[in-house]
Amino acid sequence: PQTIRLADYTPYPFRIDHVELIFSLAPTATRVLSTLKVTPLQPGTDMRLDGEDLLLIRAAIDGAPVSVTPDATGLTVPAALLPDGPFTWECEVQIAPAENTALEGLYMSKGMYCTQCEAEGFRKITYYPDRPDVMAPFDVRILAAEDGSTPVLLSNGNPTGHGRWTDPWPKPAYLFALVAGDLVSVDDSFTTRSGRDIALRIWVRPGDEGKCAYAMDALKRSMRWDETEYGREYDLDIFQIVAVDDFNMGAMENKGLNIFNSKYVLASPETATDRDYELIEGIIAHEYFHNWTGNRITCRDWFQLCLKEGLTVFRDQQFSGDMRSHAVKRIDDVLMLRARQFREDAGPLAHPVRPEEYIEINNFYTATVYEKGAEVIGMLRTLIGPEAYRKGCDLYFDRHDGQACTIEDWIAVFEDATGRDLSQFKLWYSQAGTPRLDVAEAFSDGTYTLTLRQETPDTPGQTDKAPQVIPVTVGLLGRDGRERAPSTTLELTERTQSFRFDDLPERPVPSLLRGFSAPVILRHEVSRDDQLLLLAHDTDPFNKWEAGRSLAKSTLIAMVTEDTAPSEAFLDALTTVAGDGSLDPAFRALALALPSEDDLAQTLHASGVTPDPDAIHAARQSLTRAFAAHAEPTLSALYDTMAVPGPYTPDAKAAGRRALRGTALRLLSERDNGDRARAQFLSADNMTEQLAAFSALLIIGQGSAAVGTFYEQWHEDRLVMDKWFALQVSLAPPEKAVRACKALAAHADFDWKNPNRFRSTLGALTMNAAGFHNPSGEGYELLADWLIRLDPVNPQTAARMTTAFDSWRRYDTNRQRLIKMELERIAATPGLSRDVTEMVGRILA
Ligand code: BAL
Ligand code: ZN
Repeated sequence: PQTIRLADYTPYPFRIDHVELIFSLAPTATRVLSTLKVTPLQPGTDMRLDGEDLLLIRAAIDGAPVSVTPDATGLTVPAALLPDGPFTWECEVQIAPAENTALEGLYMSKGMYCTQCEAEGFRKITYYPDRPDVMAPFDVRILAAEDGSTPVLLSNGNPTGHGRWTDPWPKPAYLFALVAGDLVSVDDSFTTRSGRDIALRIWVRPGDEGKCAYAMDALKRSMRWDETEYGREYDLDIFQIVAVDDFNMGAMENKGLNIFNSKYVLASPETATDRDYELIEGIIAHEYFHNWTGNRITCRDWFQLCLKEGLTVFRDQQFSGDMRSHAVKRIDDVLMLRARQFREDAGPLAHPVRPEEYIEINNFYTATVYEKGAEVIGMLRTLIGPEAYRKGCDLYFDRHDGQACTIEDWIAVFEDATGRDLSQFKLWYSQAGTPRLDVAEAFSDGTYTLTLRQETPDTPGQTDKAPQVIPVTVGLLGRDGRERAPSTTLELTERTQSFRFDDLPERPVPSLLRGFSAPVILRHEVSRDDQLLLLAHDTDPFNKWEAGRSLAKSTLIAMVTEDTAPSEAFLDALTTVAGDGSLDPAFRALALALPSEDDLAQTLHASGVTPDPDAIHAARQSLTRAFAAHAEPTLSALYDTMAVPGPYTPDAKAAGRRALRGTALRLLSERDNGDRARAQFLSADNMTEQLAAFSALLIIGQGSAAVGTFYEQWHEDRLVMDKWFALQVSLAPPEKAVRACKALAAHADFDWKNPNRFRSTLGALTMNAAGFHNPSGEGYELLADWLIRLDPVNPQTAARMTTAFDSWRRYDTNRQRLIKMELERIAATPGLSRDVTEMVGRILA
């Protein structure tokens, strides 16, 4: 397969002034007639159009038929056939949406027609320059399927008649969308700050109308927030969202017609957890915010993906923080960053936030592009301050509206707004790897000196990294726990740099990297006493949590490597946090959660120790039991006092109480043999509490009755059943995980072609670290079998899941050999997709 390189970018030599599309829908013979108004920008150049899996019926230029021969990736219209001035290109193709299992382009989900065009799906709909820097206004006409299955016909823009849509805002083809089917809508409206009334519609399958209220509410809050925080107003007369069951991604920001995986739209108290509500709020916001950061201003090429994704993730994180709790949101985001992005950065798939080459762009919708991309925006804002950040954003929207841009354009607006040279800052976009920050301290005569040294490890294709600009927010505490100096942000720009703090009465305890001010790994020897002091007194909530986290991690690592018991001081400190009524319950729940098994494996590996997944699992279980025994009275009191009276509401306050109560329940189930959990499982009136009880029972190996009851109760609800599949595998005792996964993959409700169900079953196995890494290799073999089976059907989802193998070099030689064998077996599969071929090749390299 061909490698695409950023350095090879050239502009498209034609302008597309207008696109008209006419669809005649039929499951296996949909006709698409496209009419493009084209202006040559370099007359004498051949016109290349992308196209895949299309049956060309006819083509014409200015009404005269032309004979062109498609190849595997598109067609070339020779310059000799093209006028020097503007012309009309017309072509008709036939496609078979019912046979499209890859869920890219136009496909069918439960009788409904829908599209997914990002990144390169539009080329499966018609011949077109399918690249983000070709932007055009679209008119669409959809002729209903003759079988009467498509009373509702939707596309981008404003409606101009039944099945007719016009989108005045020039857009790249990846933002095109079409939905047709038997759908019902939940309607509302929004008045913009300039007084325009926008119709809001959420489309779902009949029967799901009652599960859209929260998504609609989140949408209206997002629209208002984007006006007040970024000055961005919505720009069409209607904004629509469609919920689809079969969807590769979470959701898609098509102009004016967002298409969502139904799990991120549909919610009722009985079927959705607090976490589901939170994700719905965040993803509705994310897709809506793309209207400006992605749609009105898009990417010049796919190397610039972080331009829209990093920025939009940062915006949705800000929004969720404003709606809920900034402290809790930051901890959640950093947990995710470390679990996914730090892991990616530490292995064979490491790549810069702006990659320089790819084979299949779908493989670069990664934690690095998204989450590290968001961290980079956050650091920029920290460095220049919120006012200058807003000024730069305003300039970006003014200067680049309607354009397809690059990271250089983005950086330039902040340089222009602040007069600051950001060339060193830009290294965050080009250097892969997580910088390590070594910390040394000195104290004498009232002066405390902090010396920071940065080092970014080699990553595939990159060595000898230059020092980056790292904002390190620091506070100093006295031995009494009081703040000695206000929080300040140091700018580390050299490889090694010292910072002085004068007039201190004693050696302070530093609180470093407050708010996790940069995505780095801090290497700082901190005594247990200092960590306990920070846990008790740090005024920065992130670092207060981090202190507890570090203590838990070092406790667990000592349990794994030295077989020690957890210290009383640590268990006491954790118990104090659990019972501290001055702290937000949501924060307390996070403080009580132990580091994941994968996190511990990553940490051990980084310190030169080969992780043993079984020993890690056992240590985590043993610490859980020790803490449950130590804190039983506190946990029992929490379980009682954190009960939320009255009917379920999904707000952050109630959710935080349920989270803490759920944590207490999980721990107490180690003490009461699951009695409380069994009672709660049967009496819960909401999914959060039912699932907390179900999980607790599964973990202690007492879940078999609940498994049956839960199935009887929920087998007709696909989204709830995804949870049923996932928990039985991810929470199974390690020695039973593969068996559980195999049994569920043989279950009548296992629809392996549905990405959500596949992820809930096979993806859940990869979440069960000790189960997946069973030394027999049966977990690896099972996953490889299924990836080989899924690949020809849905290469994108298969490729995504190969990342479960990316940490293979961490493990012992036996596990390495077994994983390598499976990766080689996948690689040797005849006809393997470009997606999986690239991923497996990179993982093995
Ligand atoms: N653009 C793909 C889905 C998302 O990031 O919103
Ligand atoms: Zn996005």
